[in-house]
Amino acid sequence: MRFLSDRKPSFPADGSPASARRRRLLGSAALSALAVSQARNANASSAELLEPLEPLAVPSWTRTPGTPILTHPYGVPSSFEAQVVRRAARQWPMPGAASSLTPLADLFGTLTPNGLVYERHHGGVPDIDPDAHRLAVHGLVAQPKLFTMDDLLRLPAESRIHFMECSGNTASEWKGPSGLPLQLTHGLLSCCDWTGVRLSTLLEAVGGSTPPAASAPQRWLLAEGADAAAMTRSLPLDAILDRALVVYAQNGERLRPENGYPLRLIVPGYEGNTHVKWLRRLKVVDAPLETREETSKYTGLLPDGRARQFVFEMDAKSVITRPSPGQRLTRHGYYPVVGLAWSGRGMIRTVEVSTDGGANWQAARLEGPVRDRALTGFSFDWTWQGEPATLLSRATDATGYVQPTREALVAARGLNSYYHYNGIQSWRVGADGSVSNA
Ligand SMILES: Nc1nc2c(c(=O)[nH]1)N[C@H]1C(S)=C(S)[C@@H](COP(=O)(O)O)O[C@H]1N2
Ligand SMILES: [Mo]
Repeated sequence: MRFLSDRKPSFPADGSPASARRRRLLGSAALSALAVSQARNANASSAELLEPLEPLAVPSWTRTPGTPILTHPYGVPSSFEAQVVRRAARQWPMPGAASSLTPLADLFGTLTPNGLVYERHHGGVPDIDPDAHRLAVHGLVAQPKLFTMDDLLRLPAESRIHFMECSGNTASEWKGPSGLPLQLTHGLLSCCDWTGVRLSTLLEAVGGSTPPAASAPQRWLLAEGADAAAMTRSLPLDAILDRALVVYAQNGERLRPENGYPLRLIVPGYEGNTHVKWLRRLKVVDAPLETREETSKYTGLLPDGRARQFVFEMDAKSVITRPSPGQRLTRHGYYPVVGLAWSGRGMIRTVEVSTDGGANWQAARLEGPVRDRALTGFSFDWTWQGEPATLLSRATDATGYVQPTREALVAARGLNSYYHYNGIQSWRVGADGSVSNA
């Protein structure tokens, strides 16, 4: 007896107009073809396409009751999805320093499940008792205050969806195609629904910041983490006051320890490093404090020897998530080319896709809703006839900024930069359907 699960997915065999309707109907099957070929290297012959569906079989899981409720009091994914996990790109030399990356090619929509949100820690993950945790808001404010978690939970809260990207994301591609798969080139990127207190609300709760002096007209905010790295960053207060959130929840539940439990700062659109985790201190000051994380690190060395400092906003960027390296096109015919676009300066305006290495570009569909400083999905209808192809995507944001080529980026910044690589990414499709970062 053959079970439904034994059946290889069916796809259109060609891109002829006659198969257009089938193509539309089977669009998602083509996608699962990608996934299936990745997992099992399926190689069905075209004869199987014509095979009629068998009457519905009755598999073992239909004939006997399944596992009891509360087998997993906290739900876990299907055992058949065990390969969808965070992965490390490399070993870090310092104790406690580590990173793990989001498997973007295996995700759907734009929200990252909590267990798959990327992680970057400089001093390990502290195990913080929320009852013992305090947030100090002090410095140039009217009434400095220590907040307990209960205090913070009693303040008006809001939930907003924003991406978070480490500025070291995609640094592997500065010198040209690394050969690495998407998870390892772009996986320091996630998008969550964050819940917490708006920074402006928190400042109101301490009576507001004191008026700036003529000699120091700008207010800055020092944010400090409670981890062993004591991550400390200075941020321009006015620019982030109405946008930044002090959050205790992600995607509907309390923060994961690795993502900052019990409290972290979210600065929408700014480099991930400013999203200080395990937040314990916000100090209003009148100049940046030139901490380690804004002097020796998180600066970019330019060809003329000068350094870019306080580069906060993540430039517009996009990447094709399917097909991507490690996957394989198993048939000729229709394929949806799908991906993600984002900008630290606002909304995504357009995404274009090229299948010929950038000679021709066409508009992709944005899969709404398009949100401010959030991942935005795009898709593009492509018919592959077996020719070698080079797939590219290019994002333009609401400010009119266009994602640059690697060459343009290198011409502007040189090759001593590490952070803020946002070049157009190309995936090579071979005549055999293999996809590579070459
Ligand atoms: N306290 C503290 N905050 C931190 C860090 C850290 O090591 N310690 N890492 C920063 C960096 S470099 C990034 S990219 C983001 C990563 O957040 P995540 O681990 O939740 O993905 O947190 C930032 N906040
Ligand atoms: Mo980072």
